[in-house]
Amino acid sequence: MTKTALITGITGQDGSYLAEFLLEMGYEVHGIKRRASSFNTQRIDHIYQDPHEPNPKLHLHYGDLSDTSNLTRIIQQVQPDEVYNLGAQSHVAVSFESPEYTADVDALGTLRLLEAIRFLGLEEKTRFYQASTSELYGLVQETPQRETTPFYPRSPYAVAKLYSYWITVNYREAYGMYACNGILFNHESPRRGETFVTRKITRGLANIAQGLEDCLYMGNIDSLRDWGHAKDYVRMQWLMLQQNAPEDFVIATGKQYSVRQFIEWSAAELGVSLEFSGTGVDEVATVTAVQGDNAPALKQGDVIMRIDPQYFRPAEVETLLGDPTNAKTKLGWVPELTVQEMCAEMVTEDLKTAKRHALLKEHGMDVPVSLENG
Ligand code: NDP
Ligand code: GDR
Repeated sequence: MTKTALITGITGQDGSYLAEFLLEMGYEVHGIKRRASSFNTQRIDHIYQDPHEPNPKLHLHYGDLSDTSNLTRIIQQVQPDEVYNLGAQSHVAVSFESPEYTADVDALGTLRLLEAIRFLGLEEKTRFYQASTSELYGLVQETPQRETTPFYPRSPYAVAKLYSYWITVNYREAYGMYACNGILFNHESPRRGETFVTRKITRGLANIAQGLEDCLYMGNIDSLRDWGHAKDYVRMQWLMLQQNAPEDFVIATGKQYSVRQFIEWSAAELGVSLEFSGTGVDEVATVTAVQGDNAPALKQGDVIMRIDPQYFRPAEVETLLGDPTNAKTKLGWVPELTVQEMCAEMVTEDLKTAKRHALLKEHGMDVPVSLENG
């Protein structure tokens, strides 16, 4: 029997990898995408199937997590065996700018989906995955963080996700639904949104190396994170829905590095050695050596990173380190990619794009660099 999955947030980083994975597993995949004024399906265009072809396995529906009737209608139509709720306003800094919208989508959106499943009488058929987050630990109460560590959210995003965590647990306990939380620590990839810190660094440094930008402006580079690869993490999302009983799991690597270290690795991938000097808002990164031919625009002495306080957050999560023991034991969790391999992959992809843009620029074609930052 072909299983049917519904993914909210299918156009995002995780949604695209999960859709690929489920299609490979033989699922029929339905995804909810938002209406936008320009194309927003770049991450899934390679798996898009023309609906005019016979038996397409991937179906897209217009929708929004803020729209109850739309979600209910889609679930009624799709009758999913599994719902993966990955849709969210997922940027922590932006949640301070748009706290109410973030609460509507990231908290009430989850309730709307759970209620739709219940209202349609699908509690026994439909399994539900909630994209919970290490941001729930915020001001950490225990290190490393595990499933039993108390939460202390530090942003409107994390507070909204806390609601979603508990409403998922509540529907499991109250209605016997197979509903569970994956408490995922940061995971990245070449498909990561450009305003999250890792991608901002790999894309920014690749552009600087190719002479398309001058300097990377960063926030708190002392911040410590437990970074994994998104491809490894979506496999776990699926596995959580294949158990005999629903359970919440921490997914993390158990290793922690600073943002500064990620900048150093990314530069090294480009053949660029850096020296950090100064403190606080005066800290800078200066080029000490350039090797190879990936950074023709750089020379010793160039300052390529400065601190810009606009990227500091009103309340910061300084340190996160997960303990994935439970996932290892019960789900057989073995991450295949290290953070250094992931960083190399991201730099390689961003360098390809930067080189293409530099070539166009050399031939007189202007390549606008996106103004969006984060
Ligand atoms: P992305 O930001 O890449 O993707 C978010 C997705 O949600 C996009 O498809 C986006 O659509 C969609 N979306 C945003 N707002 C709405 C809305 N109002 N209605 C419907 N869909 C909406 O996030 P990731 O793929 O990185 O993360 C997936 C989920 O996992 C998110 O819920 C995130 O909060 C959570 N998470 C992520 C972690 C990470 O490190 N990546 C760690 C822990 C949790 P569009 O493309 O149109 O913007
Ligand atoms: P995070 O990811 O907030 O952990 O949320 P992000 O990559 O945005 O920040 C990680 C850390 O880097 C610091 N930082 C900067 N961050 C950004 N974006 N831009 C900068 O210039 C910058 N300089 C320093 C941040 O302050 C922070 O400490 C991500 C999202 O995917 C969430 O949806 C998810 O729930 C969590 O990971 C787990």
